[in-house]
Amino acid sequence: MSDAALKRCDEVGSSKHPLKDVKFSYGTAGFRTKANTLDPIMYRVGLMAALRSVKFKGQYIGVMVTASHNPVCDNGVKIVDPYGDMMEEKWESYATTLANAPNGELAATLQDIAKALDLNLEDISKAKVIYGYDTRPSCPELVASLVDGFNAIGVEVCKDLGVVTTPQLHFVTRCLNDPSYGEATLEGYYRKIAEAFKKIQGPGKGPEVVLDGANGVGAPRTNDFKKYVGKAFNVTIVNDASHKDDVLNDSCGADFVKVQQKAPNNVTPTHGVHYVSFDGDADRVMYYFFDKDMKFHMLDGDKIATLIGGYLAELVKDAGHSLNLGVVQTAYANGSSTAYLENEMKVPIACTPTGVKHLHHAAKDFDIGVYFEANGHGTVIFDSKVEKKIRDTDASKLSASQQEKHALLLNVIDLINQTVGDALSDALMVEVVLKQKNWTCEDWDACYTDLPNRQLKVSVKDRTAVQVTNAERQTTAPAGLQEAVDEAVAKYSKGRSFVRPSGTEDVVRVYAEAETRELCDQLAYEVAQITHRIAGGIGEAPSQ
Ligand code: G16
Repeated sequence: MSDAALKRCDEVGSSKHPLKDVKFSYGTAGFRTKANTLDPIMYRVGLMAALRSVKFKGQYIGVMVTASHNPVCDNGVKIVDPYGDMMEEKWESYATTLANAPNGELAATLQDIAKALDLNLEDISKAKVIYGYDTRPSCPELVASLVDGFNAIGVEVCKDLGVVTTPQLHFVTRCLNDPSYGEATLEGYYRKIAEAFKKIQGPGKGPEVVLDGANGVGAPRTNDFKKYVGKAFNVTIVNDASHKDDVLNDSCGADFVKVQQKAPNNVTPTHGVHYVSFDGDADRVMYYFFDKDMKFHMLDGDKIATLIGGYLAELVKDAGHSLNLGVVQTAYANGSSTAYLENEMKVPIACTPTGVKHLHHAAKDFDIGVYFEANGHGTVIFDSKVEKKIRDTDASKLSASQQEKHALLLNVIDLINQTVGDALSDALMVEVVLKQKNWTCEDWDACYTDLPNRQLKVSVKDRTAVQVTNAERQTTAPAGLQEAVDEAVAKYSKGRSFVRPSGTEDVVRVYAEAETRELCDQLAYEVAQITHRIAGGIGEAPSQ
């Protein structure tokens, strides 16, 4: 990279994308905040993604512009590594440094980062990036700033994947660098998943599925998918107004369903129908159903993990393989789900901080790692050597029934988007398991009963003042907070509660569970009030 190019990075940054007096930090899901403050960050992420590609000797790096479940006024951006994983954690602090570098110091900061990471800036000319974005009205302008970054630093190739779901961007990034994973186009994504699903489900019409698209990108992209999958996925899409500016995630979507514990707008309760909600960028999924009395029942990420994990453990064994399957959860996992995994499924469990990047990483410790956050964000990953061994199995040496299961397993592997949580692929996987087990949603729900739980948000002056440890299950600051929470929890039967700063919204989150709904709500509000008092709450403390 020439001195002239470095100078250009500074000049374009200062003149077109100047940094205002705001601090940014690469959080749970990249940079995420009010869209109208993000312009300089997008430009700087363009520079950072180019450095990341240099690190991988010119492999493609993905960049996704989305704020997922957040309100429409927010936006965000995250960097995706060549194999579709979230950017390596070590680089997050460099991304934060570049994001906050004063105007006019971008060139010097780029040089410092390159030195610290042993990167040769001459190789920028070989850097390749691919980017995608969701349906937010702020995207076109922010994407233009991102592209300004790519151009200023001088990447060799800069591909525009268009309006896509986050998991589609992860999938295509992986395929560009590893063509054995699939064809690096949206058609390639649809075809791979649709073919696997049709082979497993057979020619018949599937059960009725009503899909809430959160008025986001999941709706149009699932509509595209319908052309490939046919009637095997018998889906009707509601909340599909992704063209309207103000309805994204509004009283709909996976986060709304999980937090409010009720059905979204525009869903007519019908017994026997499978209901599914995606979030704003379709990387999370929630299931729910209405029983004969039209009562709402939620099947969240924990239930999805136990359903898919339990099924895979049986399938792998029946196909003649002996593999180590583990499940990764976070502190939000319902206590009943953890007990079920431990006592009924008898599988190893790992607990990590919130954020799929942490779960994905921990899942790599198993031959088959099933990871899901309770909010419905997750997938299954197969260790690459294990997957190769499965694919290379000489099926002629297996018994007839093992051969059948082995063929099924190969299609199941193709159905799963292993790069990241994928609402569409996850929903199809749920449909597969329900059909294979001949289960209704009621049968699935009956595996275990969730402890009543509640999530609340507390606004505080500075959420970074709340510090956590032990996979976010305890706070270490501010002083006295954990002691007060422990004291409250001790009063409630089967009580559990924790407090953690959100990585995607300017709030502190409170989670509580207890034996009954009434006790749970009391505990949640008590802990929220404690947090408000001790952690510098602003505005009114949450009250029942
Ligand atoms: C993102 C992360 C998830 C996380 C969620 C909430 O999801 O990818 O792993 O659970 O934020 O995080 P927090 O509680 O820190 O705000 P999404 O779907 O919004 O990208």
